[in-house]
Amino acid sequence: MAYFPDVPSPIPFEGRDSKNPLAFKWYDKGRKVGTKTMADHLRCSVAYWHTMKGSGADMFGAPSMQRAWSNGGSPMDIARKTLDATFEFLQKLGVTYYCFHDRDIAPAGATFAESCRNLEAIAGEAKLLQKETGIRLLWGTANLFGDPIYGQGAATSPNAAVMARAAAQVKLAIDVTQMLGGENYVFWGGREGYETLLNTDIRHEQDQMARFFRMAVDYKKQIGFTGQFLIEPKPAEPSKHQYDFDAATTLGFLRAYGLTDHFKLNIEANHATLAGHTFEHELAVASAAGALGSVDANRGDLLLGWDTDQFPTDVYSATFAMMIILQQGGLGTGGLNFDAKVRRSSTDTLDLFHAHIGGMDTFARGLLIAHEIISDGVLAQHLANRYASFASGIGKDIMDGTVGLADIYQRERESQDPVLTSGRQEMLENLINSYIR
Ligand SMILES: [Mn+2]
Repeated sequence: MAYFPDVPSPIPFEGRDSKNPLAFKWYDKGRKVGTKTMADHLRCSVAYWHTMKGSGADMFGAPSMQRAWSNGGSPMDIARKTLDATFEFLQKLGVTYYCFHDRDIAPAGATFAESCRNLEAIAGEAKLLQKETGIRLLWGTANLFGDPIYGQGAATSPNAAVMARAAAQVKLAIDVTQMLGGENYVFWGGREGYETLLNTDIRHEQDQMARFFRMAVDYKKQIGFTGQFLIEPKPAEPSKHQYDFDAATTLGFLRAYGLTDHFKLNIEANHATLAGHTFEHELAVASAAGALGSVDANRGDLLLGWDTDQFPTDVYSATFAMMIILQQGGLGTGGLNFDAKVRRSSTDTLDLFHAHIGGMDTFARGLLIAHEIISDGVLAQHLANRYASFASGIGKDIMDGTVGLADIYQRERESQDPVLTSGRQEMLENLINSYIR
């Protein structure tokens, strides 16, 4: 059955002057940018949960979207129809990757054993569809936040039986990810935090989380899973305080527990803004630590203080993101996963295509602009000049560790004052604008 009969397969590239809402204006998958194609730079991925399972329901209202694949038959029948619709969607969009949580692709059963059987069965069918279509799994993950047992944490639950259940769920989710050739496995700890210190032992919970990650690392080695482990920072929501607040906090946690070699970060734009940072700040912090693994490409709303998960449309933001990604030589096994949902009032299946076309075009445009900025080298030259005083003299001595405070004091005492040099911020902002045309 064709779930999207009005959509061409695949969506064509028509160029920037096209007014066709079902065509790409910038995303031209085979176009070479530098040494790689656009598709290989961006590695776009569809998020199963929002795109295929999103219903438009919110805290104030009932589902607003009627999807042909979400109705009729048993939960497993619906799961199979949803899987078919997913692969039709991916093929028509011309995207190679998708991502899922265990509970997105297969329904929870009456018992944990039944949930596991459901997941194994649907994953087997996903494998056949992947083989048929060439579509690949960017990453898998376990939903450790939806079930009420995880209301006080999963890895950090005060109840050891709950932590054990979460560990068992992750074990199978890693198995399934490996079986499907998943290139990464993501940990997002939406419930790994606390509501009140009155009932919380932070040190104990952080020790638990570290044990949880260590067990996952050991298991990965045991089964020979070669995918990259990723942690996705988020400051709050649904928990009040989440332990993976932002990139810097998460990196500090990994360093404290000796886990830095085993994890990279999956940076989400809207999580960055909720943490009081920009998207590019979080990307830059992760990249500087050699730990930028993948991206959840979305955006928030400046006027709203919660995770709106909107599709990215901001060319500036995409340009800055792509500059950081290009400068570190790409995302490796990671990609741009559109962890984004159409608005509640966008009730038509066509809206799913418009949303992804817009997100992919935004990042394609960002890629082209970023590539031009980097190739021209003007910005890089300014940056190099700004730190040039560390290449020789006192700057070099300080960074080499050959001088200390006493030596510096001796030299400085009779020296002239440092000469002020401009940071040239406005000039550089204008420079960036000159490339956006
Ligand atoms: Mn996300």
